[in-house]
Amino acid sequence: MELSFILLLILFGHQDDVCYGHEWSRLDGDTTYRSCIHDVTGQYPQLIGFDLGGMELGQPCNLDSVPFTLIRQEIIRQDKRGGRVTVSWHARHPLTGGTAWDTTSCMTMALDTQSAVHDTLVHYISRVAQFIASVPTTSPLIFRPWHENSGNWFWWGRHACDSTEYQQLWHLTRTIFDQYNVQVEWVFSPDKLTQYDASPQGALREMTDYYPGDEYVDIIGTDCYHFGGEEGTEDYLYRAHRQLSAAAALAEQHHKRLAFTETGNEGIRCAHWYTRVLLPLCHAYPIEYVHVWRNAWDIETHYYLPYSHHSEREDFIQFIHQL
Ligand code: BMA
Repeated sequence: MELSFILLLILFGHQDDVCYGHEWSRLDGDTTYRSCIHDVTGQYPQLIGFDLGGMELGQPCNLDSVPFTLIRQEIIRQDKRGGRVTVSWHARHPLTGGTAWDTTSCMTMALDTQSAVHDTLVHYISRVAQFIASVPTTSPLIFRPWHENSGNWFWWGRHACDSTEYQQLWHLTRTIFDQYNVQVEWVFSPDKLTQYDASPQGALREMTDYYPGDEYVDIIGTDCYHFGGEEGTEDYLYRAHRQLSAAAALAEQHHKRLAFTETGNEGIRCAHWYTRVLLPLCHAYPIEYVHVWRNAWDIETHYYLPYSHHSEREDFIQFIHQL
């Protein structure tokens, strides 16, 4: 009898995992090596996320005070361990200089090659491209620009640019990356899908509208968070299934890979959240990885991974074993 089986491996990722965690930080130059995931499981993360927000201005640290020198060092270290790295970018506003969350309209100017705002944006993208090009890795970085575009909280969000402009923003980004010969795996990751009706077709249509195109994307994913405690579970599962289904359908149509690019329950306010809520979601779709957000060292409740003595530690270990 011939035995054949498919081994499905889902990588687990954590933002800033080796830079700081709940109540510890290496940001002040502390050289003691530490990892949030290693603290809990005894193993280093398969995937680590870093954010380049602030690099476009030439700042030494990102928007969460992580020095870019540390990010470079940890990207290389993670790559040498055989792990993967995903990079997001909360880019500053090219017109006002405000944060990524400054929703002042600027897209028409940013895409107009005659405009000074366009020059600024090109400069911003070039700085990020040059940084990535300068980090020697054997595996390409998983680059996830202009994320959560279906929401209305970033300057590249749905309220701020139509689908054509959003696609042009991607094309511009790619053109500049190509100029610097940067090889990355490109991830398209919208968040909530509420533009059309509540049907699965409405969700797929919205994702399709903004999809940058087959030549520009390698992985299709989505960001979706569980807000609140137990009372938020139903709503989270509804949104997560809606978004992951749409992402999976789009990925299948376009022969792309699939991922759950950002998720989490801030402060892990639900008992057994990892095995009871997240695990079944991960197993319902052919995702390549699932990524949870950071454990801030300086915001008591802003964490997504159980830390050493957290009551959900055992549940997380079970989750990792079953993922
Ligand atoms: C958000 C929060 C913020 C942070 C931002 C970029 O979700 O974690 O505190 O500045 O991501 O990492």
